[in-house]
Amino acid sequence: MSNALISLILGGGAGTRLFPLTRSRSKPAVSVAGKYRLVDIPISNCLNADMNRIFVLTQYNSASLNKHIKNTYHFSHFSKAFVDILAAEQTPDNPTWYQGTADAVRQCLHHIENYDFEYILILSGDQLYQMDFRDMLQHHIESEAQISIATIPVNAKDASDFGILKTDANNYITSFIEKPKGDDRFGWESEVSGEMQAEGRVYLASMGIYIFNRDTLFNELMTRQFHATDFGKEIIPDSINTHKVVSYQYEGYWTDIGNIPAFFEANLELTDDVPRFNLFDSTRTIFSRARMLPPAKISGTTLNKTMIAEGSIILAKRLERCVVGIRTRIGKDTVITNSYIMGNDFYQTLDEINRSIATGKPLIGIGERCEINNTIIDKNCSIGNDVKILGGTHLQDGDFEKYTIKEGIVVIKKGAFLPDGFEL
Ligand code: ADQ
Ligand code: ADP
Repeated sequence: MSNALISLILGGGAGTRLFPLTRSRSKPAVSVAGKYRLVDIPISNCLNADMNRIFVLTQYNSASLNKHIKNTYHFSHFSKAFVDILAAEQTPDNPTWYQGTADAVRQCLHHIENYDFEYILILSGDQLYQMDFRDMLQHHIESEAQISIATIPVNAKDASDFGILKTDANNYITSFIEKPKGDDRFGWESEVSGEMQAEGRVYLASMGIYIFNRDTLFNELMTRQFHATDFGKEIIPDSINTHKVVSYQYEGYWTDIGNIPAFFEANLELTDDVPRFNLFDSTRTIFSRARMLPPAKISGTTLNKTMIAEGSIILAKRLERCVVGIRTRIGKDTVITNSYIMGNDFYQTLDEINRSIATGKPLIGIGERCEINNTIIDKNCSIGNDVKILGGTHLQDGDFEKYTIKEGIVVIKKGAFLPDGFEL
């Protein structure tokens, strides 16, 4: 049945919660795990489920996303597979940009209506998980649903970040509240498995992953709820009164990485002995751009719980709980802990290196004798020698020229120069 389905990935609004990583690129293009981009996660989940007709909807800063998709997802001429970007466009009927998730899908319907499909899978572009959508589709068909929502139990603290719902004995969704504030969540507890109960995860949250029957989606967006702009706020709460809307409950690892602390922790968790998101599972490959980079070269470094991507040259003294991205260069005697270094888009040539040295400019990468903790370093930064960036809750949130601080996490902006001796 997978070939009766088209996938739509919601590539992101302005991405303000991931600022400054989204300052010059759209959210799906943000680098994750040192060599992938966020959009590779939902695309890989689709491809692993043989669902290989995929549209990515985007509207902000789409140049790097375009380049990544164009360079990465190539299919045989003999297959119907594609990954295409649908960027917001002005047309005589639609003079505005996407107003929300439902509006984004509505404005793209004219691009997809000529394709042959019965079901449409709608996904978020900023979640980390490995889910087999074939199981969800089968559940959708067997339940004779018109709309299915993937759901996951969450605890009281997290409940206010999600759409929370209740179901009847047949898994039909009977009530839905989008992001209940404060006490509003009381009375929304669901019956969950003993394991979930023990973790206090008694609220059933929408994962923002939907399957719609084709005619239901067209009818909701183009007729019945023509003015609704958002799935979570409008389309879903309304449609549960008029349609068969079914919950597909999932209990595997899933996390929304739409803000800096969640993004940071999700990346660093990949260094755990047995990470909940498993990049080393060959049945659930995460695909990305095939780059012709040399193996990482490491000299004199003590490494603990650290992942190092290809093309890196590491002379550091110690790296602990770090994710080090492609083409990273780290100088001697540097110690980095709890940090995500995104890496670089290019190597400097010998000429460039000599010119930088002659003019006293730091080289791309991280210099010698630096101390870095609790930090995200975006791509292509030049960090001099003897630099100290010690993130932590002692620092106040703020946005500065070269960096931003969010909940104690320092984010060094893409392409920033930090001179020798810089301290934070
Ligand atoms: P949120 O994630 O807060 O809640 P939203 O901000 O609408 O919902 O984003 C959903 C996805 O669509 C994200 O990937 C986002 O980047 C993208 N997106 C947002 N606006 C867009 C636009 N104009 N164009 C293209 N893409 C856009 C939703 C549901 C909740 C559910 C959570 C689960 O509303 O009910 O619990 O997802 O994470
Ligand atoms: P990736 O391997 O991360 O996909 P690319 O090779 O696509 O990286 O490069 C990403 C970005 O870096 C692109 O915008 C590209 O134009 C830019 N880039 C690549 N090489 C250089 C270079 N030598 N100098 C400056 N920018 C470069």
